[in-house]
Amino acid sequence: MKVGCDQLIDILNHIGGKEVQGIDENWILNYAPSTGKVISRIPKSSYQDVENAVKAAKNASEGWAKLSKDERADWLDKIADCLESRFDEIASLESLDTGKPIRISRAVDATRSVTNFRFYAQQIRELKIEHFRMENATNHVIKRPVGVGALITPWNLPLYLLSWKVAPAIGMGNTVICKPSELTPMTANLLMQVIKDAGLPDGVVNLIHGTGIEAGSPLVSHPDVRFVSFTGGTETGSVVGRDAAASFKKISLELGGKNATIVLDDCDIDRHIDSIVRASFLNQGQVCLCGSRILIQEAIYEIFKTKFVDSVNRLKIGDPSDENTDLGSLISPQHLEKVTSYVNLAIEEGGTILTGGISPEIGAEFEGGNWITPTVVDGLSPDSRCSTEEIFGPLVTLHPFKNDEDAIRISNGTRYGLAGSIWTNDSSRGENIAKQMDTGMVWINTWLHRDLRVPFGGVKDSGLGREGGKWSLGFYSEATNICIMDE
Ligand code: TXE
Repeated sequence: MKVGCDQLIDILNHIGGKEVQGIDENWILNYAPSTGKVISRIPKSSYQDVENAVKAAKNASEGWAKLSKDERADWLDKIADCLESRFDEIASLESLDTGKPIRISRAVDATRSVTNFRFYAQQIRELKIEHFRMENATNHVIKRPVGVGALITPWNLPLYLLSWKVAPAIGMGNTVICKPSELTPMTANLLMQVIKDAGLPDGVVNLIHGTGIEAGSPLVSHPDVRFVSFTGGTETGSVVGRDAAASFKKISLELGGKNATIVLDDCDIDRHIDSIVRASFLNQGQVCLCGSRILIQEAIYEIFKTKFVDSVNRLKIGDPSDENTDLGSLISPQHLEKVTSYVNLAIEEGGTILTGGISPEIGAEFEGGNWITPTVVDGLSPDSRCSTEEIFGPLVTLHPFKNDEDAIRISNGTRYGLAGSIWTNDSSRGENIAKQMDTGMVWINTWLHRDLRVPFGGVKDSGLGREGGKWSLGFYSEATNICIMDE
């Protein structure tokens, strides 16, 4: 990363161990979401840059695949060590680049980015070859590298999600080209510096910046790319899936969500209310796992509504660098426009705004940022557009339900199926509901409590495949069976 004129930071591509500008030498400006000020610029890469990055990954592929799994695990640990030594820099860069509060950036983004590398180092060390004995033969199932892969990531949890893909992908012997969101390039760039400083062989991890259409799309379609791991919006995911399927690439799609938070009548509201608010508004609601529809059993609807709104109104929105800030800005003016359009739609659809949906009163230095107060909407039908479309911002809708069957029906009533949470004093009642929810993950009396060994992913329009633990190790390898007859 070079400091350009007027302190504008020039971020470059990383291809074959070198930092290089895009061939067309065009730039994309990168803005701080909380102030609207330009903070850096990235290459507006296109096909030729993609071609060079794929070539570098291919050149590194044979040597990297020859390493043993333990040697690759050692590399992951080394990268984790180097990342950890820059922990505070990761946290502050991520907060600057996304507009999220420093407290969240530290506790969620920076922490998990280091953990991802350490976790997969250990998972890969523990990897065992499976053997299947027949009467007169033995089968050995080995996991070979797939080859060159594309890792495409979004702007909401930039390094958290990029490291979640890079670690298992290279740990299983592949070489990769990363394409981070053009809205949040900073920590992806830091990762590449860390990888360089750690001494990872050139070309194992490459990174190109640019838009989805000009850089992402040619990467997905490149004939030498054998797998694509994508996290982002459902609409884009379907384009990526179609492009990858054309040449039978392995594909993993982690897409959008419209998750239900189900509050049963036996819930201890005072005990759980702050966790439910966190599940609704963490990262300004810009997490695919956030609970954006809150289903409350009729008997406790009014008391819950009052306590929930009171708790939301206590959230501190403002300066992301302030340790006491709970909510920062949205990622971009376009995203703010999208979320604001849903506030207006909620009213058109007959909803009542109980709180939020306006610009907060914060310092003049932030007036150029993308700000909106956390919004709670009552009175909408569960079938309304606001209650079924992904908004991906600080807006939740409240809905009463009669009984458990009613809650399950409403919860399953959208095109998404990613996650959900259930709040109850009877966890077996909660588990019975969870088993009938058409989603990939359900939390009971907690949220975002993550064991990295479990499967992560959704159904329907929330995606295809699973990440995490053995599911990632399986995706980033080809299972080959060797059957040996007894002599
Ligand atoms: O993501 P995109 P965006 C949702 C959320 C948000 C919507 C769009 O609702 O409003 O997605 O967000 C690259 N071929 N989520 O626009 O478009 C792109 O450059 C290859 C949920 O930020 O999905 C970026 O690097 N790549 C999600 C990445 O794909 C393409 C988190 C994601 O971009 C491409 C973020 C193409 N044709 C947004 N088009 C989650 N599940 O957490 C774009 N890209």
